[in-house]
Amino acid sequence: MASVDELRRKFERIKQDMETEVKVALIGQPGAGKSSLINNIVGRKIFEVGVHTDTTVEMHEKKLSEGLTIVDLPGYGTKRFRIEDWLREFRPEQYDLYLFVFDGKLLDADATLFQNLKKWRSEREHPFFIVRNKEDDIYDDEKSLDELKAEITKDVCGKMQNRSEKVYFTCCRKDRGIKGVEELKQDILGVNISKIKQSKLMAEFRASSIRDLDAKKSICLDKLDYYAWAGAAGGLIPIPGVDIAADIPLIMKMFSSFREIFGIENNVKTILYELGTAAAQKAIPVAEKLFETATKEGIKILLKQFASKELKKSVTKYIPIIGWVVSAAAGYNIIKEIGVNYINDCHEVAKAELEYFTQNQK
Ligand SMILES: Nc1nc2c(ncn2[C@@H]2O[C@H](COP(=O)(O)OP(=O)(O)OP(=O)(O)O)[C@@H](O)[C@H]2O)c(=O)[nH]1
Ligand SMILES: [Mg+2]
Repeated sequence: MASVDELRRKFERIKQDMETEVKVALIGQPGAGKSSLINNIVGRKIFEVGVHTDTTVEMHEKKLSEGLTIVDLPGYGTKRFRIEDWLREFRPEQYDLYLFVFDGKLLDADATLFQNLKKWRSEREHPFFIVRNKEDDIYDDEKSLDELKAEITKDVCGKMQNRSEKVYFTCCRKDRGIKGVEELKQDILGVNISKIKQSKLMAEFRASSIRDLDAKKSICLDKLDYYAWAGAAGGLIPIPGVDIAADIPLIMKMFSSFREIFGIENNVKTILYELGTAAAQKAIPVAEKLFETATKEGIKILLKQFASKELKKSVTKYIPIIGWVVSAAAGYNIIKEIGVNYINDCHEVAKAELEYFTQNQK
């Protein structure tokens, strides 16, 4: 058992980490598939996908609960926004990383943007990714897909004034087979930004392997320390002879955060039924439990169970400590245990679900 001082230090560090944000900017041609791409990477519908061709003139910001903010910047190069005005108005240099998405001919304004992206990358190590979406629509009677891709890449390099620059080719249409998104996602996760910012990306991006799930698990365990300490510090956890008055909303928030990190949504049972694999069958009751225990009543039951277990230990363990410290230490342990169990269950369910999400991906 760590000392209260140690816990406090750890709590402060985790609190700081929790308040850190990573800001991703979406830039590119109207209708190129920016929304589709980010929805695919994150694994849920963050932005509306549309067929309309109206040029968006406002920026849309979506703050996700785990510290990732995605900013959808309006197109430039229009009458309203010359690229120079656009750069001044939206100050795109402020973001941590950029996804530039296009689906057609690159223009002079794009070359100007590329020069800026290059500058921001070298000055502040803020990486960018150039994505040619709608790979499924790249077609020419006389040239192969590889030749066409090479031409597109050459055009990008020319506008970037770089000899080599990676261009990601993606397809976000499920009916044509999602393509290239996984490679892009892994490269984004591997970017050279602070560890804590990297972990924010990992927390929000959809897992596509056991390795991703394990990384998510360790993010949850870190967060659990925060919640355990926050609950303990409040002194709201049951102690011998005291009525249960635990911080139920805090635990509910913690559970919902863990589910979100693991990408477990309300439709999980349907997905598991559809999959029908042995692992999926086994995970169904676990998935049910995840939602049942996440209610006020469910948490009360859990607290009773774990509190009585904890109290049996506490009697001898905390004899030298008194008052608040007893309640804090016991509270910390109780939330920790409840949390670890919940994280393990989320991991199991998400693992069973993995196959469903990877079916259409190449
Ligand atoms: N063929 C094809 N169509 C796609 C692909 N990705 C998206 N689309 C379609 O392109 C249209 C625009 O997609 P969005 O994701 O809304 O594009 P956007 O860049 O966010 O659009 P705005 O926000 O309006 O600028 C929609 O009809 C999508 O279904 C793709 O990979 N291939
Ligand atoms: Mg959009």
